[in-house]
Amino acid sequence: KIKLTINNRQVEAYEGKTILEVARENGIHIPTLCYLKDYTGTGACRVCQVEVEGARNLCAACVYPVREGMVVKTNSMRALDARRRVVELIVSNHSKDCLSCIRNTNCELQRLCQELGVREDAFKGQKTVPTFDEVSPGVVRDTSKCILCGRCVAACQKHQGLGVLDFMERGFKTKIGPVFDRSFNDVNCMQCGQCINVCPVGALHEKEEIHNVIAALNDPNMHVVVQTAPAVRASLGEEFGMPIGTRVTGKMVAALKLLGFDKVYDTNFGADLTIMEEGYEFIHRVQEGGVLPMITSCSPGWINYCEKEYPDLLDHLSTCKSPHMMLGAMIKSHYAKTYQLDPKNIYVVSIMPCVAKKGEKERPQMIKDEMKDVDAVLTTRELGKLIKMFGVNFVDLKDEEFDQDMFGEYTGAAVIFGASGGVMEAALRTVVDVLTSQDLDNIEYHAVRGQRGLKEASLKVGDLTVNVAVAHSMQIAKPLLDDIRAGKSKYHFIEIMGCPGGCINGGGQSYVNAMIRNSGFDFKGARAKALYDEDRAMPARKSHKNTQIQKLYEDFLGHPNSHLAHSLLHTTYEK
Ligand code: HC0
Ligand code: SF4
Repeated sequence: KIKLTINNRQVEAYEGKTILEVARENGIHIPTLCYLKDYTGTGACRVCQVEVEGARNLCAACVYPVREGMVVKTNSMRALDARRRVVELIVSNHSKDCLSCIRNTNCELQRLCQELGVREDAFKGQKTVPTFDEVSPGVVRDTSKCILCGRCVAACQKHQGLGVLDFMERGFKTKIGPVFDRSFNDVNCMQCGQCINVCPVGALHEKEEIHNVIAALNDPNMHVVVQTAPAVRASLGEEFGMPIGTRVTGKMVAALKLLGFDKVYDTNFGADLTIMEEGYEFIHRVQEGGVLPMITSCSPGWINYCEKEYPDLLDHLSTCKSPHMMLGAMIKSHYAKTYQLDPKNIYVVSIMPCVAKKGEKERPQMIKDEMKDVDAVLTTRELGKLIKMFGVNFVDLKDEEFDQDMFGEYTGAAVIFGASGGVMEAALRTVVDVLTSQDLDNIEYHAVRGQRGLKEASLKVGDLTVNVAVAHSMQIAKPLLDDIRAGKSKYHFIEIMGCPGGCINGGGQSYVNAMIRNSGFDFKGARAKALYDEDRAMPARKSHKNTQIQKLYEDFLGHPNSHLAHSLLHTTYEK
């Protein structure tokens, strides 16, 4: 350990750490903008400049290493002035339409201007000619707001290994975007939205569908049914200032009822249904010598990636639609018939932690007779806005229950879908019971849980050894896919989710700002814990124990993978 002085205080630190890290460890806040732990760290924006005694120039704290005897002043007049100047320069080339910006009140640039006392429009003049792209189904890019921090570039490159986004041109003309400034629609973007989650400003955001939903809610001819994805309940509270990881299932249901939805269902029912279909599909493939490893198909970002990057592996994908599409299909068929409603007058809204789901609902393979399974997808963030718009005081709401008539019941297996490893664990709970004709008590598969990289397990099921793997983000999935391609994969069943950590960190979840990310707080773990807690609190924890699912098969679908189930719940992919 070495000794140094920061703001007249003697501190100790390990050699090799940066001034920023050591300051933070000692409770001293240095503002940053481009720096994001595990993503960027180039000192590019110079917002974190500090004064180091003896150095001629100010130093960028995020990259400058500490030394024995160093004397640092983070708030000297010179540092404060320089920092403010930098932000004034950034702001001079920014559109500044804060009042109508999607990031109004949670923009990191806005906050920085406030913290640094930026009061005047110091540099008026020309601005870079902007690009506005809202062609793709999920992701909007508006470079008039881009501050060139490069966090999105790192998200796409480091986590997805895609590199869709990069810097282009030079000097004043510099922009970030897909190659040749193309639309996301014309490049290999998987629509995961990870770039949105790390954007500090409003340059990248989801394509909003709030107004379509408001119109449906106000249409007297429309029967509007809403369903909520497992991961939303672990993040929605953050939109109302509640701590990360607060589970708000009951409040969320209460809010949706107040908003005027005719029915409030849980995508978890669809997740239980998926396990039945996918579990039996897997068993069938094992017993009949089908294509293995089978790979889960519920993450539409992953599906986009597979279609674009590994089209030769599409036969490995389960043919199951994702849970919310399955539930949508059930609402427009069995539910419509039961309540004698014309499916054309039913409007299904999915609340999802995901941006790629916006595109998934538009997939031609899933539209039959011009009817979609799901009509609108709102992100967790959009639902937060809708609740505020309708004047609902979320924090004080009393818990309410999902509608219980047909699709309200769910098991613990479904809830954990929202965390990486959850789909695999849920599938195993059912597959192992079915294959061994038992009702096992030991159902927690800890080997596939958690935030680390590739997760694997090998289990004995009767006289069969089943090798499973779980990947979250394409960076982790890629080696697995290359192995399958090379014919040397040892796995039978693989779960792949498009986002690091799974849906709890989907591209539509609440923003986790740089201050929290840089503090090292495990926000993904906190959200995942909320789901595992809900699992543990459920009376039934295996999908096949869901009595409404059993009834759905009895009354309507017949049995898993039946002809009817195939036509409504399964899909195809496009090379
Ligand atoms: Fe997920 Fe899903 S678990 S993808 O992560 O499978 O988005 O939360 O809703 O559909 O259930 C997301 C989350 C879902 C679906 C489910 C699956
Ligand atoms: Fe890359 Fe995902 Fe953003 Fe597309 S949505 S640019 S794949 S991070």
